[in-house]
Amino acid sequence: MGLKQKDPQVYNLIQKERKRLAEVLELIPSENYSSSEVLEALGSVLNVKYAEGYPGKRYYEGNAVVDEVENLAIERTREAFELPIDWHVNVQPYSGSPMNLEVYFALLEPGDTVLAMDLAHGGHLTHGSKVNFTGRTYNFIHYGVKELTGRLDYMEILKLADRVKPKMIVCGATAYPREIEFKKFKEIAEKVNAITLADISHIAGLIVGGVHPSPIPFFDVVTSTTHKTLRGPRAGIILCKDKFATAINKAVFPGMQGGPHLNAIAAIAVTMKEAKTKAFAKYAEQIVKNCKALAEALIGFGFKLVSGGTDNHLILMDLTNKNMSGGEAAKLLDKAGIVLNKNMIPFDRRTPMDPSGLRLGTAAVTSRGMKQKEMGKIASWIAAVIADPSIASKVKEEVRRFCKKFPAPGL
Ligand code: DSN
Repeated sequence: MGLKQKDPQVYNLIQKERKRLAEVLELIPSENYSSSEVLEALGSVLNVKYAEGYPGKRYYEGNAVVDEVENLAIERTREAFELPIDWHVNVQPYSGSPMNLEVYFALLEPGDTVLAMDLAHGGHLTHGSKVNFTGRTYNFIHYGVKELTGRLDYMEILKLADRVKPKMIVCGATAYPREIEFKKFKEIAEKVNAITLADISHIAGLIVGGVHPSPIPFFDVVTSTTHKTLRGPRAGIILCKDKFATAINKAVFPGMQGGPHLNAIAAIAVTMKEAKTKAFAKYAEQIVKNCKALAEALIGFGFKLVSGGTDNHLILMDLTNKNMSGGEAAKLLDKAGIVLNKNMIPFDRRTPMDPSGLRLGTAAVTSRGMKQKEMGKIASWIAAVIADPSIASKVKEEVRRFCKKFPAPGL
């Protein structure tokens, strides 16, 4: 018997969500549609097995098949990221937050000083926010962007590093629309003898697709979730130089996790195979083209963008010149079938629950086959709804009809 017969309540909720996803413009930059093959692996019998340990060294029996699954995911991750021979891969992190905590647990002692990007300037909770375990456990000092340019100022970061002498420098962001210069971070770290960690969760698909530089030639450790621009399962991976492998493995298991989720690890294997294709490279290129087109169109409609534009998959809109907060605009646009999120902008005078910005991106709409022309249409709807909230439900219907022409993968 299927879910529909056995548990119609859950079945119907899944159908409702499927319908919602099909009918809206999904612009949250950290969300994406996975392929039906990724979803098939996620929903497979691999969910059953407990496999504490690593391939060939498990605590329970019956792991011959899942050892092959994990080794395949590792091998394909190596290939997708073109990892040097002396790099190690761990595919067991349950998701983004555990993966970063595991790196800190492996390489730092409580109280150690770490330099990372401020959450309010586009960083991440696990990069030492005061409300997060990381901010309570380690001495995080934050760098941010320059108010005038909205961009990282590497000279300032160097000065700060020189002053606080961090044991680790973290880079990576959730709301930074510009290219991150990993080489410059490495040069700073070398001057102060710090370990380098790049959290590439947002841009991993762009890196694998060849449209954003990779930190791997310069960095010691790289973490990434696998579901954003990579389009895979909700999971995390840690890539590191071999000299950190033992510490990282021990921190993941038994340090912070129990049995790995083999269904998610199989889905990582499927994702990495997809990511290695020419079609994926074209997809990554199109994400950026679309984002630039969307940014230009929004500017054309009089919107201010933090840093004046974008180099990657996301845009940070600054609504301070509009009569609306980010919170109000996000809610209103949701009513119009345009789904994005409210976001702090650097130096925001408002609060995180009702900030001045909107964060939006093109990873998911590009998965539906939308191109630059469609980005112009999306920008015009955003502008029209913000100018006249009363048209939200009319726009929702137009968006629904528009979306029908662009079927989303995996739905
Ligand atoms: N919540 C994710 C994002 O939206 O960027 C990061 O963890």
